[in-house]
Amino acid sequence: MVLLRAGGRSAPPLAALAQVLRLEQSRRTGLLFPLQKLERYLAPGTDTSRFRLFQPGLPALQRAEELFKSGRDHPIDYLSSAVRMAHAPALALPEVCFIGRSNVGKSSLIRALFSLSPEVEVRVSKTPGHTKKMNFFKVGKYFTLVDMPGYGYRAPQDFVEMVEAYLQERRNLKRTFMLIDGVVGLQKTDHVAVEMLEEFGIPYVIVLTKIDRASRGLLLKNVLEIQEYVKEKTQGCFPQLFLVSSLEFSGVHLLRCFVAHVTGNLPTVDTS
Ligand SMILES: Nc1nc2c(ncn2[C@@H]2O[C@H](COP(=O)(O)OP(=O)(O)OP(=O)(O)O)[C@@H](O)[C@H]2O)c(=O)[nH]1
Ligand SMILES: [Mg+2]
Repeated sequence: MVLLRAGGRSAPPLAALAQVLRLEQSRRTGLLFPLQKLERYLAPGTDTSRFRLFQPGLPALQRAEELFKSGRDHPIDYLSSAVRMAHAPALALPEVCFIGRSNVGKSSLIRALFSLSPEVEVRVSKTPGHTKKMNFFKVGKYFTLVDMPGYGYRAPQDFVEMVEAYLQERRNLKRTFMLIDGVVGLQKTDHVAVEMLEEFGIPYVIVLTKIDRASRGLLLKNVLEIQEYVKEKTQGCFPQLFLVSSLEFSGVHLLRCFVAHVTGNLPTVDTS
């Protein structure tokens, strides 16, 4: 197990918007809006209306980034862990949680989101099944964020007992982020998770991870396949997919903004 601070000694390159804004236009767009970058490789006539539903402008991205930067009056901290709902912190702040197959990159994504707050510790491992508890993080007085144990790898019991109960019972849960590996695409266990979210009737959004490892062709295939699935089979899923690389920070700025938005911390989203 590696214990890494969110930003190490200094935040990694491209973790901050100011660094991204120094890139030339095309790289900047690709980094901030990875889904948009794929548009130009689609066959003419492909419906791309679902690619730009959430498309904030720079001021909104900047406001969201401020939320993810800790300060004296704005502490961001790991709060506590819980193996049962009875142990979950009784906070009424708006909350978001991250679920997905084991090893899909949940903890890495949370670490990337918090990379501008070096004191926040998020545990990440090369061994699947690393996260065994629900880990709660508190972002000042604005919202809480929960890293969940993964499903699909020696974790069905944990998942049923912890995650299902959490999803059903957590009153302040504003949105569930369901992660799918951008290289391997939708798996059988993901279908089961989607069916569960649909059955509970809670709002969720699908995030494709590790896009730095997927070729453009493979990524396009997975994006189109999942979009079709969302359109045909789901009610509670936000129609736009989010693509991220926690390594290269693609899509991470946009996701910070979406988290800020769904937790009610970005009242007006100005579009670019
Ligand atoms: N190339 C690449 N690797 C990634 C990315 N995100 C995560 N990984 C790697 O994927 C592995 C699993 O990442 P974790 O963040 O621990 O995955 P998890 O979903 O939290 O896993 P569990 O806690 O077991 O459920 C680690 O080796 C990460 O370094 C990414 O964006 N790009
Ligand atoms: Mg984890």
